[in-house]
Amino acid sequence: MTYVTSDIHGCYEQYLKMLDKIDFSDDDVLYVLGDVVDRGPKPMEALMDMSVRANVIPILGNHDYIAYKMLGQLLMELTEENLKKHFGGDIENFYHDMVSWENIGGNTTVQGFGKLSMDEREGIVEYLSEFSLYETITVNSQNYMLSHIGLPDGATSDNLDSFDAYDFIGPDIHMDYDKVYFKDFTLVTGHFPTLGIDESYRGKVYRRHNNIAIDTGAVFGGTLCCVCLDTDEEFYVAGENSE
Ligand SMILES: [Mn+2]
Repeated sequence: MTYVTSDIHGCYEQYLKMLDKIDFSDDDVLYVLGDVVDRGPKPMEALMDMSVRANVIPILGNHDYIAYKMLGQLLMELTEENLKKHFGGDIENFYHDMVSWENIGGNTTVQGFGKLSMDEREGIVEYLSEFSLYETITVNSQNYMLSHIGLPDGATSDNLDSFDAYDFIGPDIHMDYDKVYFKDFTLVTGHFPTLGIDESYRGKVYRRHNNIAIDTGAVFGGTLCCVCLDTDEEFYVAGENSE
């Protein structure tokens, strides 16, 4: 079976419960549509578990991208040369970026990272560098395009390769969930909690107009969801701080 989930945001316990709930086996594939890190309690544990499973395919979220850049810098020796190369010679830039990251929940990621061995830290940064920008798959002769936020401006099913990471996770992408982007593909996205599309979707998957939105707010008191693309079945685990 082929499954999709998204926006784990450090909710490692919920992620484990979900694998258990769907009876995840070596014959299955799980696509994680980004934002594994930040905000929730155990982002490193989630990444480490995902990284040792060949059948869990990660797609890059905006939080994962920031973590990749910032954790990569934390691995670096702060020599004069590196300072010049990466921070324009100014360490203030680094502090500024760290504070901006903290404001969007980066502290649990940094704290978890700090507890790892040097080898593990390098492994995490390398793993984050391998995340896909998007995936296109076919399940039961239905085509799906999987991406964290949505599609860059001007994207068609033929020119996706011409965009880079920032085009896929930059602040300019706004999904219109009422719009049919492709007739021959269903677009599956996370990033934007479904209750923001319509309050009636609080903690639930949104499916309309060839769009499936699966950020059900695990770290915001909602749920962690998982959709089986073979059967359309939806699975839910209660999120952090939910009633
Ligand atoms: Mn996001």
